[in-house]
Amino acid sequence: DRPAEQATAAASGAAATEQFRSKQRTGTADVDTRRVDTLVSELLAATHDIIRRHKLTYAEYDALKAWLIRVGEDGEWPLFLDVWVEHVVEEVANENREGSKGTIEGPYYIPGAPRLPAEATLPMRENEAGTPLLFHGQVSSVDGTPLAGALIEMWHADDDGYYSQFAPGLPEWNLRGAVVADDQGNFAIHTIEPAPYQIPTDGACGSLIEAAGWHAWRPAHLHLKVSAPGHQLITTQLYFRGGRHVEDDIAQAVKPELILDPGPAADGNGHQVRHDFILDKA
Ligand code: MBD
Ligand code: FE
Repeated sequence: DRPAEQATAAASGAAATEQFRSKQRTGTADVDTRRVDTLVSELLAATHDIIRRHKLTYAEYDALKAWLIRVGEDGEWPLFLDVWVEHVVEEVANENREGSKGTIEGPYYIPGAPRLPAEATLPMRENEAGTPLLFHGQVSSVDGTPLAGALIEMWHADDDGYYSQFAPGLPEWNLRGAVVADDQGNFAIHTIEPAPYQIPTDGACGSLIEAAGWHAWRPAHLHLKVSAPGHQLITTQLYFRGGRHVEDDIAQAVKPELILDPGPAADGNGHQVRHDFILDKA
């Protein structure tokens, strides 16, 4: 039951596009006309400048046009934008937020994962591959108050680098859960360590990577959303010290504060690591 056989860029792209449409934070209707004018004019001016400086040829212009058409056909706009653009949007959006650092959401978050108690195991298959990981810690406010009942949503790829609901053959909520912290803000999540993630190589984004001589890898990562009433939600990811591609993430979403250093598990089964979250006030 390895999903690799049927996992295609177009299928995961279509799922990511559909997911984005259903969760869209803000509609386009409320973006101010003058902002659109300014932003799009500057984007076009920067494009014109690049064309002049590099003397873009018609062959290159047509290659660009064909590629842009294909990004849409493959449903890869969410992937393209989240890999190459979102990290700067996140940087600007959260530059004044106190507390724990966040990073990009990426294309594979799904709201409404199963609710789990403060100590829980993420939904997974009976013989889920991968090193067991106990991820535990405490959620508190910037003023030091523990945040009872904080919500820790976690989602991550499996040992083959696949996300449930974006690759075929995986149980619906595999490796996705919403853990409710205890009355001291404490949580303990049992899961497995995800594998490094290679973005689909058979779609438009893969073609770009190949044409430019880049690589398609993100380091192994856990995705999280941590929230509590009266506080700002943190969207973040956590990485593993020494892991492949921590130093050259294609999505440029690694920050030093986000690198975990797990040790051996107390029960002798895999690894464990403590990581606390500090939320800024709303
Ligand atoms: C991922 O798993 C991811 O987290 C991002 C940001 C982009 C593509 C795939
Ligand atoms: Fe991811």
